[in-house]
Amino acid sequence: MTDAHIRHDWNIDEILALFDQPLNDLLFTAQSIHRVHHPANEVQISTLLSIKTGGCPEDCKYCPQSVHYDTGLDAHNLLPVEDVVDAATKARDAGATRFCMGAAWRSPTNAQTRKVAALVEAVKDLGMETCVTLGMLTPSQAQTLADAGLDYYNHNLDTSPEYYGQVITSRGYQDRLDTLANVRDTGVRVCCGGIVGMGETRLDRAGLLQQLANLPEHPESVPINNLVQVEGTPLHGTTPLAPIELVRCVAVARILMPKSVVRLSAGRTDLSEEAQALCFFAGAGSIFCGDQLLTTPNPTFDEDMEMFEGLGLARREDLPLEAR
Ligand code: SAM
Ligand code: DTB
Ligand code: SF4
Repeated sequence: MTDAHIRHDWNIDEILALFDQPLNDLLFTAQSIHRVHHPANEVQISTLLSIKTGGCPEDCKYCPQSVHYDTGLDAHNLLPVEDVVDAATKARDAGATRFCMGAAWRSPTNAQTRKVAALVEAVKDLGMETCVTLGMLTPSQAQTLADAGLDYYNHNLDTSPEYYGQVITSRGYQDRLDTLANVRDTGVRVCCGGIVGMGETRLDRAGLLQQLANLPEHPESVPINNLVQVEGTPLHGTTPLAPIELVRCVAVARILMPKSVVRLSAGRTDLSEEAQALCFFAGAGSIFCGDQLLTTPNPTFDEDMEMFEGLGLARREDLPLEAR
């Protein structure tokens, strides 16, 4: 399959038709496409660190770090470089190839952006890829991070444009698209996905994937997060998504964006090993490893390595195709 087959004009009925297929047919198509562009039995490992926790002015209804909800979180300011290098070294030694740093900001100031740029340089010196997620960026802030050698910027669309207003009111969908364009313009790779299991319909899940697939360039990395329900947030108590529907989302993402690395992201503690195995078959090529996501629990490294052993999966040591 050549790049000429990479499409940016998916319509919603085509995407819904993929979702509606018998699972065997959907998985067969997804796995066939996966093998053309990605190694069949390798999974890339990223590790997260919350470099600035809590106190965020935004009102994202899923998020434990918003000031609007009482979740009992221990907030802290931007971590010093030594703490970050320490955590990154541990992650690297455990097998992570990418270190992702998240900050609970609506958007950083220029001074904060420069501080994060210094963190990026320090983590890159360890031989790791870097990713940061800091909220909305101006073109010049994106350039500051690009100049520091940042590999990826994570900024999610979260859900469909239609459902978005039910989840976040403090910034709009277009704000997110603008930040993605600002990042893209600097040459930093884009990590962009969303969250499922927030009470949205299948049409919304298809709408999110349509937005991602119809961006001018597909995000190199597409995180699919299964909502982590945190007590105190408005979305706590939402009916969880059926695991097979999550598998379908991963498969459809794989089909729509053949070269992107789809990450089975937050929410794995609620998934059986069997459901995760189906996600890998559907085309997930990356996970977050380490006991903690940003503020919520994740399976331990040892549990994940045991799962890899059972599934015959190898940790991806080299840089993914899209990063070479
Ligand atoms: N504050 C910045 C922003 O929102 O752009 C960066 C950090 S924010 C925590 C990064 C992403 O984490 C969000 O866009 C959302 O997709 C995801 N996220 C946050 N809370 C989550 C939860 N409870 N379950 C699943 N994903 C979550
Ligand atoms: C992404 O899509 N998922 C990660 C990362 N990008 C920053 C964050 C998941 C956060 C889950 C909730 C928490 O631990 O606070
Ligand atoms: Fe703030 Fe990001 Fe959480 Fe929204 S997702 S409340 S912007 S930290």
